[in-house]
Amino acid sequence: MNAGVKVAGFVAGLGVVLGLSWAAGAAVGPVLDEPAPAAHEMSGEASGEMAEEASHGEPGAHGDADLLPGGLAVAEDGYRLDLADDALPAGSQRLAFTIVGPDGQPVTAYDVEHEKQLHLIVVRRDFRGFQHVHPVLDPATGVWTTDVRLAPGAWRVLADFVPTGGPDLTLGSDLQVPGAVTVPATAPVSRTDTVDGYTVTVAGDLVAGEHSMLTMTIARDGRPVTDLQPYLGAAGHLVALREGDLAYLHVHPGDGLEFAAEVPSPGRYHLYLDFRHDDVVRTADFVLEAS
Ligand SMILES: [Cu+2]
Repeated sequence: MNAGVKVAGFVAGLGVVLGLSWAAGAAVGPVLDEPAPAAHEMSGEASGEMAEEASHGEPGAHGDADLLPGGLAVAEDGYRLDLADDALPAGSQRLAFTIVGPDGQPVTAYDVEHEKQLHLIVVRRDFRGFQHVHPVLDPATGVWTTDVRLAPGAWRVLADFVPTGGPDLTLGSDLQVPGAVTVPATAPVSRTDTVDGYTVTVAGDLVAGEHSMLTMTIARDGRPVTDLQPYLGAAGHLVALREGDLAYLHVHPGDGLEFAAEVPSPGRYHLYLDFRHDDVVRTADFVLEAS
C-alpha cells in the first residue's frame, strides 16, 4: 500500500475513504488474513466471512459472526486477554498484560499486521482519553508492556492481534481507575475535529448493514495537507467504537484509499483517525450516527 505516494498527489488534500468491516476483528481466519495486511480490510464480503469462519473449525462459536463485532469478549477461540492489574492509579502508568493461549501459556509468537504484532486501544467508557499504542513484548515471558495516561473512570482495553497459527482476534477487558469522575455530556454527532491546528473533516454517512463511504479531509491554515506521511503502512489509521458497548473495529485505508464502511446496527459510532504529518502522529475523533 503506497498510500503516502497517493496522498501526496491528491488534489483535495487527503481523501481517505475508510472501510469498516465489523466482522473483521472477530471472524477473520488466519489463512486468508496472513498473506497481506490489506486482507484485513477486505473481509467484508459475506461469502468471505463464511469461508473464514469455516477455517476456524468452530463454526458454532461464530454462528453469528456477521453480527458480532470484535472487542466485546475477554476471551475467544481459547485465547484470553489477561491484564496484570484490574485497576491502576490515575496518571501516567505502566500497563502490563499477557495473551493466554489455548494451552494455558502466554502467547509469545504473533503475526505482524499493519506493521505491528499487536495494536492496543485504551479508552475510557465515555470515549474520552483514546490512546492507540503499540506495547513491547518480552518474548521470554509473553508479557506486553506500554505506558498509558489514565484519568479516573472506567476504561476499556482492547487488544487487536493475530497469534501465529491462530485467528485474528480483538479481545477487550475492563480497567478501573479510582478517583472522582466528572461525567461529561454525551458527545453529539460531530464531523469535524481540530487537533494541533489540523482541521479534519469526515464526509459520508453510515448506514447499518450496508456498505457506506467515508471520506476524510485534513487541512491546516485553511489549506489541504497534501504531504501526509504513511502511518502503519497506510495514509491513516481508523478505529471505530460503537456507542453503548464499545464494540471495536480496527481498519486502515487500503490501496487507493477507498473502502466501503459497514456497520452492524443503527446508532452512534465514535471514530478515531490517526494520521502522521511532520513526524508527529495525531488523532482526530468524530461521532457519526448510523441510520
Ligand atoms: Cu496499531
